[in-house]
Amino acid sequence: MKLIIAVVQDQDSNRLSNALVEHNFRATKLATTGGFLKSGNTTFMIGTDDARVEKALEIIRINCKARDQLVAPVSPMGGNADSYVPYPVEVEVGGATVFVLPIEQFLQF
Ligand code: 2BA
Repeated sequence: MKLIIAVVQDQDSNRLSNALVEHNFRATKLATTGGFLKSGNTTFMIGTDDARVEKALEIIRINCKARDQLVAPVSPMGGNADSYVPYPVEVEVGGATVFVLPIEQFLQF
């Protein structure tokens, strides 16, 4: 058994949720915050048999899109201004960032 942890954009989370249910995957959604953009994203925890991991990854791939997002400049606040960029910078936020972990035990009480 594997645990798939997928960080996706909030805009894709409902569609992904519906697709997972439709294909009989069980998942838990967590409201999370990206460390770099410091804006909300959604993290899915999906526990599944090894044989169905590829199907889950395909569903994630199909339902999550990469998008460009602007990062607002952060004032240097009296610190070193050498690296200060006074204009917004565009970064591509991925469709999904996915980790696949082995599960030692799966218990339900
Ligand atoms: P954030 O940390 O808010 O990052 C959003 C996007 O900003 C990233 O998209 C990437 O394009 C850019 N970015 C992040 N750190 C950067 C840096 N140090 N310098 C320049 N650009 C940077 P993605 O790579 O698609 O990541 C989307 C979200 O997935 C991340 O949101 C974070 O919540 C999660 N994530 C990505 N890699 C991770 C990792 N290795 N461990 C844990 N979470 C991760």
